Amino acid sequence: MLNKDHPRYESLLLRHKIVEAHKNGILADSGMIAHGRGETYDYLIGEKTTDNSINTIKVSAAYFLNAKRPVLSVNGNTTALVAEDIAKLSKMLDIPVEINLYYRTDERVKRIEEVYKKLGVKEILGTNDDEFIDTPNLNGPRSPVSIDGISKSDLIFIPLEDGDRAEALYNLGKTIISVDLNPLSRTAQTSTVTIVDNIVRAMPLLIKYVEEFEDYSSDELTKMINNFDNKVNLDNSIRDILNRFEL
Ligand code: PTJ
Repeated sequence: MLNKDHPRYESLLLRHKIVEAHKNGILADSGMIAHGRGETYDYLIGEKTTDNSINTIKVSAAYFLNAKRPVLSVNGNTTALVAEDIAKLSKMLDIPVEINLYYRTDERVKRIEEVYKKLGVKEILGTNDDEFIDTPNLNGPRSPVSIDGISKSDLIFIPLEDGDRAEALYNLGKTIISVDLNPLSRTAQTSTVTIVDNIVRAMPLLIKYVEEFEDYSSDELTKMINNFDNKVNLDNSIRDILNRFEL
C-alpha cells in the first residue's frame, strides 16, 4: 500500500506501475533496469521539466501538427507509464499507435495491444497479424515495422529506448522525436528532436501544446521548427545537469 505522505510518493507510484506492468506481461524484464536508469537521470535534472525542455516540447507539438503521417511507436515501458496519454494523442491527431518491441514475444504484443484497444485507439499497428517490412540498415528485433505505419510515416515518436533505430530511421529522411532522460544516449543524440524529460511529465505538456497550436498556420509552425537546433537543446540539457552540481 502506497502512502501519499511519503516524500517520494510520485516516484514510488511510477515504480508500482512498472511492477504491475511486469506482472501483467507488458513490461520486459529489462524494462525495470531501463526505468532505474531513467530515475537516475531524472534525479540529476531535478525531477522537473526544465525551461529548455518546455521549449523542446513546444517544437515537438509544431512538428506533429506539420507532419503528414505521424506514428506513435510504443514499447513496454511507455505503455506501463503513459498508455492513456498515448491513446489521447492518437485520438486527437487521428494517428496510429505502432507496437515495436526490443524483447518481442507474441504474448507481450497481445497484452500491449489489449491495453490500447481498451483505451479506444482506432489504428493499432505492429500487432501479430500485421504485415512487416525490415527497416533498411537496421538489424535486430526493432527492424521489422508495419508496412502501413512506420514504413510510410514521415514522423515517428519513439519514447524510452536506446539503440540504433533512431539513426536508421533518421537516415531514411524521417523526423524522429524521442523522449529520453539521458541526453547522452544514442537515441537522444541521433533524433531530430530529443525531449529530455520524464515521459510522465512530457506527455501531458505535449498534448497541451498540440491543442494550443492546433489553429496555427503552417508558416507559424515551420518558423518554430526552423528556430530549433537539437544540438543546442542537448547541450542545454547537459548544462542543466552540470548546473545542479555547482556548490
Ligand atoms: O518493451 P521493449 O521490449 O521494447 O524493451 C524496452 C526497453 C526500455 C527495455 C529497451 O528499449 C531498453 O533496454 O532500453 P534502454 O536501452 O534501457 O533505454 C531506455 C532509455 O529510456 C534510457 O536512456 C533511459 O534513461 C530512458 N528512460 C527510462 N525511463 C524513462 C526514460 N526516459 C524518459 N522517461 C522515463 N520515464
